[in-house]
Amino acid sequence: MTDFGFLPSKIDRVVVLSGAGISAESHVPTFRGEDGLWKNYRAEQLATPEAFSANPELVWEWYAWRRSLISKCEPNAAHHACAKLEKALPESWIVTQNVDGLHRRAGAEKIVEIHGSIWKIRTMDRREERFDWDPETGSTPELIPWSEAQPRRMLRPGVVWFGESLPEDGLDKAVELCRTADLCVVVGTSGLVFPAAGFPEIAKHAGVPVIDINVQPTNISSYADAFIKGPAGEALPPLVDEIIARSG
Ligand code: BV8
Repeated sequence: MTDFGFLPSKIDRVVVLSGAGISAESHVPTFRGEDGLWKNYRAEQLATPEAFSANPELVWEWYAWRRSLISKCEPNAAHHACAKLEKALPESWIVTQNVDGLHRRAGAEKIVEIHGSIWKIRTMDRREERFDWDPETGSTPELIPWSEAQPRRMLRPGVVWFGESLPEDGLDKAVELCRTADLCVVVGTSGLVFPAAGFPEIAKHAGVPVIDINVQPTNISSYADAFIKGPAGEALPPLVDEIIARSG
């Protein structure tokens, strides 16, 4: 049983920073685990604009495979705990690196998807962006859908690739939330991908207590105020209940 003595006595604004590990118990492969997505490919091969212009079919097939896999996954207790927290503490937000949409399917609404969504497609210049796949029905577009508005412009997955800048509005919102929260809860991230990996440090430098939940220690746990070792689906629900008890 975790001793929550490290928590502030009054908590109203929580920012949750989630990574692929929060979806591991939903059987969505993480990026760097033994069943990781990158196991068969290197990030540079697929999740980059260069890979897409070099081989759009391969990149679209990888995303279509991931979409079909994720559409069979359900939000787990950790996603539901985040949604419960967000509903109980109206000033709380979820900033996720994940593109799987499971926070939304668990009922959360105040979500910043800083790396976009696998359920979206867009043009390279972001002028056209839309949800194109309903995860409930599992229907999918033909590969490499053309943009109706600009027939000669290929549409691409609505995610942020390596070497691409994060959308400014999402980045600014995430930084603002980390600076002004009463508590920062980091869940299931290796802390290797920037600038997201730097968000907990922004909170820490702003005097916001940082909790890291992971099945193994990371760089973030080395400076967090508390490290809770364990699967997100087990560690997060009791922590959320304790936070809610200290709110309002
Ligand atoms: C950018 C969408 C400006 C696509 C993804 C310094 C500053 C700025 C940039 C950089 C920098 N250094 C390097 C860079 C470049 C690069 C980068 O960070 N590279 C890394 C590899 C070094 N960053 C970028 O390119 C970013 N853009 O900065 O723009 C710029 C522009 C040009 C040139 C330079 C800079 C864009 C990065 C976004 C990439 N897109 N996803 C897609 O999904 O297909 S990243 C992708 O990988 C995920 O979204 C996620 O963010 C990341 C994986 O990280 P995690 O979520 O942490 O997952 P991982 O598998 O690694 O870890 C899982 C963790 O869970 C583990 O710790 C495990 O122990 C734990 N776990 C497992 N099971 C459980 C669990 N925990 C709890 N419970 C469990 N059950």
